[in-house]
Amino acid sequence: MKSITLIGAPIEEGSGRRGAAMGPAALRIAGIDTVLAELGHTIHDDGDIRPLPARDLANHPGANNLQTVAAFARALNDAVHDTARRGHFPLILGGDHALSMGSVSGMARYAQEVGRPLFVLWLDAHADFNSPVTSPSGNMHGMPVAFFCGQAEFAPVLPKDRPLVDPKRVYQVGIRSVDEREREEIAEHGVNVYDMRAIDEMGMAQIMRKILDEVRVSNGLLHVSLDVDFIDPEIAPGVGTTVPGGATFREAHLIMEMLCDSGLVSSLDVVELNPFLDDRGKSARILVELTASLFGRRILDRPTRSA
Ligand code: B3U
Ligand code: MN
Ligand code: MN
Repeated sequence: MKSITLIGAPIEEGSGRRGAAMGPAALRIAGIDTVLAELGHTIHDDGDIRPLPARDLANHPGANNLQTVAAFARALNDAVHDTARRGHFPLILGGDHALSMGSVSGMARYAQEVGRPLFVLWLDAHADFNSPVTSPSGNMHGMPVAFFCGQAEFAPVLPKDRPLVDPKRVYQVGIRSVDEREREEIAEHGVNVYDMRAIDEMGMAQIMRKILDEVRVSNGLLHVSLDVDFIDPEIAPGVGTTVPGGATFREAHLIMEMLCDSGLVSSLDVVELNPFLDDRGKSARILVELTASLFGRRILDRPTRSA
């Protein structure tokens, strides 16, 4: 059983619209703490972080609300790092995806200290590999992967010597909306991408086995970042950027169950839930169900046997 620390990150300034700041509250109302406690885990709720904007940074024309996003990134970098060092599992309740600049950076710091490589599983419709220079929107929730891979031109949001994530240890699954420049960048940097076509052709189980094998042979830590728009909008409509043709309920659960069986997951972001756009709490409930699967809920009392 795990000690899990919930860290609320009510940020919406990284996205182009309001509402994601209500995400942590909706996940709590949907019972994320009780569900995990019922599975036997110990839950600590650190409440929501509410950092002051980083006024030391200049505004950037290609990065909207940079000061606010940077403040969340800095606060989460520390909170997630400290949580992991205490031996707790950091579970970050978002908030838009810009928060992963902080959560993944915090885990990268921790991974460096314990001498293990950090892998990232990015479950998303988008590649989130834009930079202030390439982004068509300037919205920083489309930039976190480029940020923690160190490839983009950013103002000094975090210390210059922060550890980075090797793009070859980033696995993107569910991708189906990629900007022109992002396409070039992810190919150039060697990010591993399993788009919807790959899922259709290979099946989710085979993809997950490959990813988990890579993490296992390297004795890596695995950070999972779950964007609501990874899931098909018919079943999870509570998100600002819906993209049709997403993962099914069953595919998403299978991922969570295989992650659980692997025992490799070190940290989790649940991001982009916009309760204002949701259908009577449907998406919040699905996210809680998926989180429960990641932490041990199963249909039968046995792990799934992989071939
Ligand atoms: N790639 C686009 C759209 C986008 C990325 N992430 C989300 N939307 N949620 C951009 O603005 O960077
Ligand atoms: Mn995203
Ligand atoms: Mn997305």
